[in-house]
Amino acid sequence: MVHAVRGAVHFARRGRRRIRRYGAGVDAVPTKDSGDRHETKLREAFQQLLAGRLDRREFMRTAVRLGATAAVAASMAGVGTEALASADRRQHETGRRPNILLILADDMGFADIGATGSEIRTPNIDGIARRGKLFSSLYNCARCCPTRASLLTGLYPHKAGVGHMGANLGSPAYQGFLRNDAGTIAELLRPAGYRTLMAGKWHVAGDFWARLVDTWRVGDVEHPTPRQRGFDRFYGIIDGTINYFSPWYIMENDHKVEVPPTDFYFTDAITDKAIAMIEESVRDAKPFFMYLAHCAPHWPLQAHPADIARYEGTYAKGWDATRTARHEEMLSRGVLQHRWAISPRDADAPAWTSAAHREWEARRMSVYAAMVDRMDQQIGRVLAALRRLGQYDDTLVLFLSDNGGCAELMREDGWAKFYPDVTNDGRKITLGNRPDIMPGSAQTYMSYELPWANVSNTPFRLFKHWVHEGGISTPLLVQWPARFTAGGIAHQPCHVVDILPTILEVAGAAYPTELGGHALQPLDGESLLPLMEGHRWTRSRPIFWEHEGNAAIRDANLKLVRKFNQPWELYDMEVDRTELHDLSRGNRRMLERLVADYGRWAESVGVVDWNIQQPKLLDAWKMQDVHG
Ligand SMILES: [Ca+2]
Repeated sequence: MVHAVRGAVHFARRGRRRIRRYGAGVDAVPTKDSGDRHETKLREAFQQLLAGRLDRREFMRTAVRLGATAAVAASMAGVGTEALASADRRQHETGRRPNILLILADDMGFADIGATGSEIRTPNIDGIARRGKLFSSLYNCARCCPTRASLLTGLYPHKAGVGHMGANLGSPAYQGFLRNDAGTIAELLRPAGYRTLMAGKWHVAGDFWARLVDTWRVGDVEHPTPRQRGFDRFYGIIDGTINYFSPWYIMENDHKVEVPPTDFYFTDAITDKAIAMIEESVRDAKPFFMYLAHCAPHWPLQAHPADIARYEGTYAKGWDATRTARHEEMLSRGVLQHRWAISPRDADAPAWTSAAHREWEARRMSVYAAMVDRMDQQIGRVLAALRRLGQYDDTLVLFLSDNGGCAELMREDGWAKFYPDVTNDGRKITLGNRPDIMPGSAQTYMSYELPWANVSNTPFRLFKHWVHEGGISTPLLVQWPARFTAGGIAHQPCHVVDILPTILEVAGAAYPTELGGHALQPLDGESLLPLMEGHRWTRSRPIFWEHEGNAAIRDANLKLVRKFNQPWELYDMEVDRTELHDLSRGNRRMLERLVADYGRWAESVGVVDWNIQQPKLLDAWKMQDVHG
């Protein structure tokens, strides 16, 4: 970057000479003052181009307006862009550490992007896999908080302190916020010279009640903020969800900030801030780690009207036809390792032809699609900023989701009662899934519910909360133009705990034995970098899950899985990833071995029987059941 700065100074001088030579001819009767003013402004614009705050086209428009000829403007823009690109190449050649952009979607199912068969338009996300790789068998932890804790620390959720969610259920494995013997990616990369940036949703810091914002204890020992866990910059929410148009608590670094009462949308706002943070790092010649943790498309269903309009009519064909179309598309794209049969429509979803309120149902899915679409548009802006800043080739980009599509009901007396029922400017919000009101605006607070979540998780069974494939499967898309060859799909099973070791290897950073005076637990993850680079790779250890008594182990091609208080099921994932043919009856010895392996793991990480934990949780949340 030092070279780029020198280049900028040098070129600014050359640029001034050119402006003197060409600029006067454009201004009809130039006075000395107006000429100087234009020259100053043109110089500023050129500096902005070099700093990446103006893109090539914006710069050319500005330059022409200030009196440069089109040819001179194009030439300056070209030299400016080239200066950045060549600095970028030099940095790569001299072993400068690559940037890392980790993008997380929230409650987005396996089949919700174009790359995995969706009709939702996600060209920017899909492009990541086209330029790099698609991983078809990356697993998360079935829920927001546990996945985020695991992703950030490279440990299973219980070892990170988030065995369930934010409520403290009485032991270190369930304390509800990140433990001190678990290091975050940010804490581990900062000593390696990285600027550590976060925009979006945190949700690994205890419970917060949206209606009681004035009582929040942000930043105390049970509610640690991103800045207290290694991030240099933070903009976003500390809790788990938001009114996208009218948020109740937005933080910037260490403080709550006000947002405009209108013309605010969270997905757009975190993107603006993420780009500004990246620009600052580039200006300061620091490699960056950016954790861009979207809330979208988590409920409530709220989107820009123009984006919703893009899906008007798309879902009139209903959930059955949409599931089938997605399955066929993913088969034709080779997304699945084998041509597994699609699971039947979930038993709790009616056939589309007998569904009530079909127009309202279609609208719910249109808003959901609009939220995914908007997230994609904004990811496109971040990728464009990387290009503009000359950082594109040497940035590892990862995109994944924190759990499968979410079947939660949003009853008027369930989750909905936790959230404010007026907007920041005093408009009434109708909470809950009401078929007499169309969702989408700041004044509605709805979810899309089980039948559409069943579509999101095509072709798999079940949803967020469960550890059958529909709850824990996410596509992972990665690109790093300077290092990875383009194209290809990797089918090897891997888990979000593997992301941290991957990032450490990419950054050349070590995993220390202690951090801030606390001995760190050994990592559960294994670096995926060889697989990303196209080499042979197989995870050396099995993968384990426990969430709300739902439990599983995946060992090579076998998966042992159960619902809370239900018998174990056994599947051969090689031939049946959609979990349709339970093999538990005929394979007793194998079943017993896997049950014993699961039991040893559960004990080692501090899993407590959900029959004991659930009453504590319902008491803390003052709810009748956990699926409200
Ligand atoms: Ca989530």
